[in-house]
Amino acid sequence: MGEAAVLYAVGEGVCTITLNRPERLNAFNLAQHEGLIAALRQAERDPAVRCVVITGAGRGFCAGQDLADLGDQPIGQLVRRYYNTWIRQIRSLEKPVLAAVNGVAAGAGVSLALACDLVVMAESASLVQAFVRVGLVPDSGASYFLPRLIGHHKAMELALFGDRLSAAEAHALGLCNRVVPDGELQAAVADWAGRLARGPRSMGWIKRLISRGLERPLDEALEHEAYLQEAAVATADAREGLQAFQQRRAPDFIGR
Ligand code: LHQ
Repeated sequence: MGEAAVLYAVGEGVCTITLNRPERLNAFNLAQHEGLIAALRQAERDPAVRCVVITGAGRGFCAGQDLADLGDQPIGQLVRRYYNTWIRQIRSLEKPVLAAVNGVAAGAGVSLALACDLVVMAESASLVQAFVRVGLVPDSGASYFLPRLIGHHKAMELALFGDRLSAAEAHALGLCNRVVPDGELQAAVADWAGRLARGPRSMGWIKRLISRGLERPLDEALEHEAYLQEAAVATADAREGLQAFQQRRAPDFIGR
C-alpha cells in the first residue's frame, strides 16, 4: 500500500493534519478528500484535541483539484460531496483551526487556507486564484471568503487575473495573519497552536460567534452572545479563570 494521502497526528492537545501528495503539490484526488474529511471528523470528536493545524507535505500547501485525476463523477457532485463537506467541517468545528501555509496554495487550496480561523504563511509561500486560468469559477467558498476579507474590487482582481500573490502581498491585503521566514514556520505555528490548545472551552464558542458576526443583525448577535455567555460562565474553565485572576496566577484550562 502507498503512503496515506493525509497524515494525522495528535500531541499536547494539537492535532496536525498534513496533506500528503507532495509530488502533486498536495492537489486533491478522492483519497485526499476522504482523508481530510475523516481527519476533521476525528479531530472534532476527540476531546484530547483542542486545536487543529492544517499543512502540506513537501514544497506546496495545496494546488487545489488534481487536474490529472478528476475522477468520473459529475463535477457538481464532486464539489458538493467533497469540497463543500470539508469547508463546512472546518467552519463548524468548535475548535480553532490554523492553516500553516508552507508553500504554494492554488484554487481550492487557497479556499482551504481561507476557511481556517488563523493563517500563517512561510515567506516563500504564495496564493493563486487559479480557477480562471483553467476556465473555471471560484469554488470551495472562495466567492464567499474573498470579498468579505478584501472587498469587491480586490477580490475581482485576484479572481479575474489569477496572478500569483506573494505571502507579503497576501499579508498586506489581510489574507493571512502572519508571514514568517521559511525555517521558522513550524516553530511559529507550534507556538500559536500550543497557546490555543491550552485555551478555555469558550474558544469554540468564540469561533461560533465571530464566524456569524457578518451574517446577522445586531439584535441577533447580542442575544446569541448572552446565551453563550451563560454557557461559558458555567464551565470549569471559567471558574478556573476567575479564581486564577483573584489569586494572581496563570489559569490552567482543561478545555471543559
Ligand atoms: C499538479 C497540480 C494540479 C495536478 C501542480 N493537479 N498536478 C474543483 C472541482 C472540479 C474541477 C476543478 O476544480 C476544482 C477546484 C480547483 O481547485 S480548480 C484549480 C485547480 N488548480 C490549478 O489550476 C493549479 C494548477 N497548478 C499550477 O498552476 C501550478 O502548479 C502552481 C501555481 C500551483 C505551482 O507552480 P510551480 O511552483 O511552478 O509548480 P509546477 O507547476 O512545476 O508543479 C509541480 C508539479 O505538481 C508538476 O508535476 P511534474 O510531474 O511536472 O513535476 C505539476 O504538474 C503538479 N501539479 N498542480 N492542480
